[in-house]
Amino acid sequence: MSRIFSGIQPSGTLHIGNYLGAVKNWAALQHTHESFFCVVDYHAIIAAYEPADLRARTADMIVSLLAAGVDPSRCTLFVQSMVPEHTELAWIFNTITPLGELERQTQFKDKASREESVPAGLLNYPVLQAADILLYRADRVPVGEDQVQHLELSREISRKWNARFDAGVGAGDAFFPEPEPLLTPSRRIMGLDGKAKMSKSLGNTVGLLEPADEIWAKLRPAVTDPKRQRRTDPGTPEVCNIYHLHKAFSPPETVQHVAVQCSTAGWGCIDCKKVLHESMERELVPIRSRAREVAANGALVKEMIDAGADHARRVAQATMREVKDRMGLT
Ligand code: AQP
Repeated sequence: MSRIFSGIQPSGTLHIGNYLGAVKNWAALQHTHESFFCVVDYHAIIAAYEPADLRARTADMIVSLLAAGVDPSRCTLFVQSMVPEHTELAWIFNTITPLGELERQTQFKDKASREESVPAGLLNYPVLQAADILLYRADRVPVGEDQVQHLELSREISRKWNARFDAGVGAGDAFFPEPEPLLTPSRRIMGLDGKAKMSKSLGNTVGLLEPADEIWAKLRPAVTDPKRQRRTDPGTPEVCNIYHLHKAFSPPETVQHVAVQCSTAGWGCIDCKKVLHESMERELVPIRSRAREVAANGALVKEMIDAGADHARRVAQATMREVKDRMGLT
């Protein structure tokens, strides 16, 4: 069985971009892959935060993941800071990662341009990410498209480490695998302003657990095809964010109908959004209800996360013993 790893930052609440790009896929893949899923709180402390908020967001993220279908009886679910080997391996990888590779990462350039003072952790983020994945020697990583460049770097780090410390081992038996992304058809969900990727830090999100009326309040003014100035103007579905959300939430026959109604101006954009809202509700109502059940069961959730961390730690420690041995570390 191939092994997968993926993480999510508790840097805000889980939104439909995270869900459609990654987490929904986690819930499916846990049935066919040995799966490690992690709330990556060490990544989240790179941005300014309050300790009490971080603790609360980590707990909320776990509730959202469980509500979205991640099942600890089928996967290993844990919190990154419960397994110190993540940062230990990240330090080791820092010693072999070229600075230039880190500086050219799009996400670093993008996020650094929004900071007055850039923390070194922002630059080294993809090194910790490589450590997260390779600590479990995972060869597949279910992520959204924004993480594809980081994964290229993880593969390079893996190759570099293997080339330096795996001498004598045949190519097929390299200690660290070269992890490949597993993308979904919704690999890049745009924010409702249509300007940028839906992102916790940009405030352009629709939360997975948001109440129906709040979702509608965001959907109603959401950007559509700019050519549809009037109700009677026909549109081009492919350029419309709402159409892409239909593809993610509505059944195929509805998606087809939406395309026809948009391109013939049969529907106005509000009609189209109302149907999308109904489709979203069909998927989100059971998730919200599971979230309420999970949240009422704090002791059980803590037990599940502790058990997940115990298992993750055992696997991580085995990797680190081998890594340190091959590197001449004590
Ligand atoms: N808009 C998106 N469309 C598809 N997939 C997405 N992901 C994030 N945004 C989208 C995927 O969700 C997983 C978890 O992401 P993350 O929280 O670890 O980091 P991120 O990609 O940086 O997510 P955000 O929401 O943009 O957070 P901030 O603003 O804090 O940086 C990943 O697999 C990601 O690809």
